[in-house]
Amino acid sequence: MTRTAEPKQTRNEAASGADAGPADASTEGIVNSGRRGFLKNTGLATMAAMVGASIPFHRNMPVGLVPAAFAQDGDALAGKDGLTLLNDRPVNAETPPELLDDAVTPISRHFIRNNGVPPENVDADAWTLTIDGFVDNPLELSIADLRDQFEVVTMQLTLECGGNGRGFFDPPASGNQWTYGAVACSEWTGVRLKDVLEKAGVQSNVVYTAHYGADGHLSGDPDKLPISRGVPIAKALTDNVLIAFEMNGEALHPMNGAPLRLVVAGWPASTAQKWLTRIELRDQVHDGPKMTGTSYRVPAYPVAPGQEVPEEDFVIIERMPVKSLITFPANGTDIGMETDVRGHAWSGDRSISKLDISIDFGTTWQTVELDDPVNDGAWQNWRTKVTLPQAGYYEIWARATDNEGDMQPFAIAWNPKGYLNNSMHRVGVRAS
Ligand SMILES: Nc1nc2c(c(=O)[nH]1)N[C@H]1C(S)=C(S)[C@@H](COP(=O)(O)O)O[C@H]1N2
Ligand SMILES: [Mo]
Repeated sequence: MTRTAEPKQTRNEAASGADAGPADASTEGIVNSGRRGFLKNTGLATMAAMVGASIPFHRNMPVGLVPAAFAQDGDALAGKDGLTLLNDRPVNAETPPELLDDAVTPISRHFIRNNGVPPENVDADAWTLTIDGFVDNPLELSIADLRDQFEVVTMQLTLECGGNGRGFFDPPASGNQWTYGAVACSEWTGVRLKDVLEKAGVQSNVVYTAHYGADGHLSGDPDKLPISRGVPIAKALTDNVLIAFEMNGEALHPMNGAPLRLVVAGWPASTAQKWLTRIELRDQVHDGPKMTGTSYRVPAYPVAPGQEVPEEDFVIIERMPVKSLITFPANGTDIGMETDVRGHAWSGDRSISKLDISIDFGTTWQTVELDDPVNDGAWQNWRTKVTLPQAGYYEIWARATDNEGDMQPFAIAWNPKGYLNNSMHRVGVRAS
């Protein structure tokens, strides 16, 4: 395990679990017990199960005390390489841009965004996925059933957290202070959600999906879910939403949802339920945890930095905006007078048509070589060579334009919860 940074407190410590939503319920079951002794009996049993033993002195535990054993940084980053830990409970870790240089993101460099406590002792052979709600034939499928009954497909798909880039908002937004690295494009193998839903028989009144996973709420309360989001049925029935059981040809990493997860390319990765156990089809928009209030929602209209926005004016984020990343050279490095420059670009449900870079603070731009996407939903790789005119400090800026003409802005379009930051990536280098 490599850890490049010490865990730091998020700006709003109470919201340490949130890249979405209010400081919310992470300690609610604890605080609301209304007495010394931290949990109701059911909660105590769960807490005991989670720490792996009964707690003889539980009555002495101060209200609000979080068992130290709940810090999850122990094994969570095992098998990960160079990720920056932003929060250890729940585990949130991002990847520095220069470690995202590969065309296909290695498992070891895929970011981790947990909202709760991942399941332990996962048995892939015993895992089942339930499809229910407004379907003709509810299904219960093992992973072997998924492999046997549906076409198995492999696709490179970009997952980006809706809060990626939040760390640059001013005034700041509470939640994980992601910089650039809550994005990845690995190669996922699984079956199309569409094929599975069609087998179950989507009824005509269905408008939305609801996704459920096996992770537990931070409070230990078994009646609470850390997150349950969904997508409009039309999105669920597109070709590149996968129920995935392999990542880069291997089993999923435990922190990336092993043994089964959704991959919803181009939409906030919060829709891509990890440790997937159930998909319910609904006749109304889903209202699970992190679907409502200000979670993964933005004002329906442009707002000024710091502006108060009434909650009823927030709308659910759907596709992620046009964006790019410079993965070489690394920010803050010394380079020669000639350098390769390269990275990736993506735009949810769209493709990138042009990638420009500037070495003179945006005064002039040059269009660089850009690959087509390997498949719908994959980020696109771009590269060029740059010769710098004289020794000194330069900033390399990258600016992507998508096939509908949307171009990355220089400055952040501010919103209260710090979502959708797609401002240009800038990399500072010293050339000599
Ligand atoms: N069951 C479950 N699924 C989840 C989450 C979670 O906390 N629990 N986090 C979501 C969020 S907010 C993001 S950004 C992605 C992150 O996927 P990753 O951790 O594999 O990078 O998973 C999503 N799926
Ligand atoms: Mo997220």
